[in-house]
Amino acid sequence: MNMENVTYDLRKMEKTVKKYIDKERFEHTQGVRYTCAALAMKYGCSVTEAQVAGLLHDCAKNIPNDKKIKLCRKHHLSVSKFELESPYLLHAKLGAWVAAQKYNVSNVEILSAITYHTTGKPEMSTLEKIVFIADYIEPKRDKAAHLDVIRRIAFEDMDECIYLITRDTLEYLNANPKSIDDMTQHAYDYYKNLHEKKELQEVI
Ligand code: DGI
Ligand code: FE
Ligand code: FE
Repeated sequence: MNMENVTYDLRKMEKTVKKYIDKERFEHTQGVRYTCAALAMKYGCSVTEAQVAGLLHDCAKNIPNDKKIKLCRKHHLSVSKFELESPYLLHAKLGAWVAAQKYNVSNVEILSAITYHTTGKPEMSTLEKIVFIADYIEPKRDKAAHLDVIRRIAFEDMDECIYLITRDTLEYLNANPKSIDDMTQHAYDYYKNLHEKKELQEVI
């Protein structure tokens, strides 16, 4: 339970974030922000906190990869061997750091949702699930397989939706051989197990 009584200036945050990311990334960010808001309405989460997490989730995306590694080292954020091989993965944990340091976000649930938005993780909180899913289904996304079904299921069963997203992501990563972060694999294993326990039918 978050007992902080913080007010967020979403307009100011939007203006700042816009300066640090390119135009396409900003459009994606707005899509994620409002998709987070819609999911928060459905699943009983703070609509404001969901928008803050959505607005800031990719705020470190435009930092060059070598600078990402340097910044992580400088600020004592761990860099795994997977992240060294695929430094773009670092925009997630670095984004949480930027959110805390530059946007004064102290809500640990928001910071964690930003940290895990790329890989996911087992046992995500409602807000973590919302950001993870919104990033994948926001209206401007058009490349992933099964988007129509995954978008519908997002509003029916978030755990099942995460099972499908992590399954498709691993399939995509295996097809384009890229190193797979342990956390991505753990997230898939966990949500696959939930799917199997519920004996749900495979929809796709
Ligand atoms: O930042 P975005 O493009 O909005 O989205 P994102 O942060 O979810 O990043 C998406 C990319 O990250 C997508 O191409 C899949 C990739 N990804 C997710 N998990 C892993 C991964 N890439 C590698 N190499 N390893 C992973 O475990
Ligand atoms: Fe991202
Ligand atoms: Fe994103």
